[in-house]
Amino acid sequence: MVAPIPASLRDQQHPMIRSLADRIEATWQQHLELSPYRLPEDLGYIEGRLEGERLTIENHCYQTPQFRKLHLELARVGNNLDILHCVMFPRPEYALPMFGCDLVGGRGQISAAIVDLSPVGSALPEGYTAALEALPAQSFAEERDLPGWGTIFSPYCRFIRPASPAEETAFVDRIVAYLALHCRQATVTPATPAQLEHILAGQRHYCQQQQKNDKTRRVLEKAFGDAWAERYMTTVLFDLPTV
Ligand code: BLA
Repeated sequence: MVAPIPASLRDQQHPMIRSLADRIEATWQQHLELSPYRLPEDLGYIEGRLEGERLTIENHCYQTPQFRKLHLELARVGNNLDILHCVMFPRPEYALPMFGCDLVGGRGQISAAIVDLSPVGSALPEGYTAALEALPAQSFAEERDLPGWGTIFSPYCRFIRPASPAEETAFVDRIVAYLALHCRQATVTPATPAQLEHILAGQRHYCQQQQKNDKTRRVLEKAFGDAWAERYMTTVLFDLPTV
């Protein structure tokens, strides 16, 4: 058992972020064997300044037998930009997709809500597509277009701007459905060490594409400078696995 996430920054964030953070943590606790994961010393809790406003980042990381790093990050810029970022990095012995989600909002409105189970090979494993196809169809009023670097995402990626509190709740439910099915699939997937090089290459490609997200980079550069932003994006948000 690991200690629960201290509920400090989360209590001040947008209710959709608060609710998703609680549910991600509960789903991890329910399905996975969590143990602590050490981030570089100075990168667990961080404060900087963005255009005169305070940027606070709280990182919560775990590892499990199947995952080398589960990363949940909560961030807040002043009183007007709230972020939840979550990525699960499988150990390269396991042919598992990358779970990722991001909620970005400000002034009471979430502008970007995205979730995906992204393949590291050519396609998602069959168990995943069967489970994803079995989820009830769900439509949202404002679907958003993926950026150019988003070629890594699967056909099941959902990217929306929630149009109401009811859509916020429905989207959180959808994210948790992806997350729960991922945890279930992951714990029944055997290790395939013979595929390790291939899996590593897929994970590296995923991280390299994510590092091209200029919107994330810009927020970090403004608060902490270019070199720090580069270090953070390549060592905390999307570190390339080495073996
Ligand atoms: C968009 N990400 C954004 C935006 C901001 C951030 C400000 C623009 C919001 C908008 O267009 O409405 C900022 N996101 C951050 C910051 C962090 C963060 C600072 O996570 C962390 C400190 N991003 C991810 C993951 C995915 C992801 C895991 O971190 C997907 C699985 C996607 N974020 C993502 C996408 C966009 C986005 C696709 C839209 C980019 C665009 O439209 O160009």
